[in-house]
Amino acid sequence: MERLRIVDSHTGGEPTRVVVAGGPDLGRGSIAFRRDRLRSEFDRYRRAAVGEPRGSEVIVGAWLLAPEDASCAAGVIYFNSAGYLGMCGHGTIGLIATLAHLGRIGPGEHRIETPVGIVTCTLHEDGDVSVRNVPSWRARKNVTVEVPEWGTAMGDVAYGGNWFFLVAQHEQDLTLANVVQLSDFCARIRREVNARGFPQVDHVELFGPPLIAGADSRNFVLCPGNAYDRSPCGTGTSAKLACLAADGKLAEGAAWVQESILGSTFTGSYRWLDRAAGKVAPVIRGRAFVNAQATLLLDERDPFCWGVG
Ligand code: PYC
Repeated sequence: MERLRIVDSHTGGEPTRVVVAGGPDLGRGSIAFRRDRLRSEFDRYRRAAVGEPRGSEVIVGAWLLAPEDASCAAGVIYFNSAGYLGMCGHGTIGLIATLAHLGRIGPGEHRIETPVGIVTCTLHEDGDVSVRNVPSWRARKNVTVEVPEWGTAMGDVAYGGNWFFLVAQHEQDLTLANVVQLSDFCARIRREVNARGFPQVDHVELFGPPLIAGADSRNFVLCPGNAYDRSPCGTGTSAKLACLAADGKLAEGAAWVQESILGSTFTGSYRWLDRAAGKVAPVIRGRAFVNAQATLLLDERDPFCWGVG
């Protein structure tokens, strides 16, 4: 029987499952190369780790790897029950909390290799984690789409480690009681945005006024696979920061407090990398809590050993 050792955590309510040992040897090479190997040769391990019956579409998996770049503390491949993610902000905060829980790192700066580039994380003395994300930018402003049964929606296409469609003007109520309707609305928007020439967009992010004191905005984020992000979404907040920077609505270094649909928060800020190209380096700060440590058993006699579907 094969075994996968996992550590679970949540960041602002959004779960991360780090696979810390076991599974296939992906060899050496860049993390993108090893992600492609995991996808093409060993995808069943992704399904076994985060899919039903051991997991669900809500869990984001993080496959821990030895880094290729010796200046990095670790390499990581992010995935969920639907496929693979480029970067994951809440997952990186969960990964750093997990490495600290395992005694592998202490407070200070740690570089992490992801398939889309190196991110620089700081584990603060109080347990918070800051992630200096990959370069982020807005690709297109004010894209209008006709959403069947909902009418017109307008938003921006932006990159923050994953591709987002960010919608600020809509009639939706951003509350937990409304997540079924919000998910349907966002899934329809995504189909239209993909058909309008942006096939890379796999996350849709709605913004509205904050409900908690001190926040600047509340969001709802639909992820690939159709689960919604319980956290404020690190890559989504990075994309938002890129848009705010491009519009001159947030000064370099100023704090932006992004509230999630659960009411958890990330604090973001940015530094310009290339003002003419609209590229920023976002920093996202949040907190993760480790809540389980387990061994997954992969028993070939089990008809659902490699997941459902
Ligand atoms: O925090 O970047 C994020 C994220 C992406 C998908 C779920 N969470």
